[in-house]
Amino acid sequence: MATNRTFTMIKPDAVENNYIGGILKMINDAGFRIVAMKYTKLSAEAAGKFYEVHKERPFYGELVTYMSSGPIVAAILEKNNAVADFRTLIGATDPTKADEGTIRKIYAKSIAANAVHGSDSDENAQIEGDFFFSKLERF
Ligand code: IDP
Ligand code: MG
Repeated sequence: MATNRTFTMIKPDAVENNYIGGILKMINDAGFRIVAMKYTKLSAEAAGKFYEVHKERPFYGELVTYMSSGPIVAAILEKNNAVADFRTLIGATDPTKADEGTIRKIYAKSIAANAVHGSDSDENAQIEGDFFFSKLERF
């Protein structure tokens, strides 16, 4: 059964372009409640660990360098059917293929610098939220 939480990051390109406010507004307008949130920066080591599932993919090195290149916003979000609904809200990985009105269509620069992360399963939402937040940081 689908659970009601997902995990997101506003990625370095979107932070640098001052899109934090616009992206958070879209998230709130879509009915997600913020359970936990922080403004932080990943070391290359932490980014490598977070994206370890992609270790064998050709873009892994580029992804780790990029995700540790500047600050990010990490958050746990709550809504019915959170994982699937959030993936719909952000759109396809490649912004040129993302539907109109999605966060990536509006804010992403490229397939690598694609503005936001969204968990792909309930299991990964749990793992990714636990990567950034203790129990005391969730409300
Ligand atoms: P997702 O973020 O839509 O779930 P994944 O396939 O899980 O996409 O890839 C993780 C991240 O790796 C993407 O969000 C993007 O930043 C980066 N990425 C994915 N495919 C490519 C690629 O072909 N070239 C460069 N970076 C990529
Ligand atoms: Mg993914």
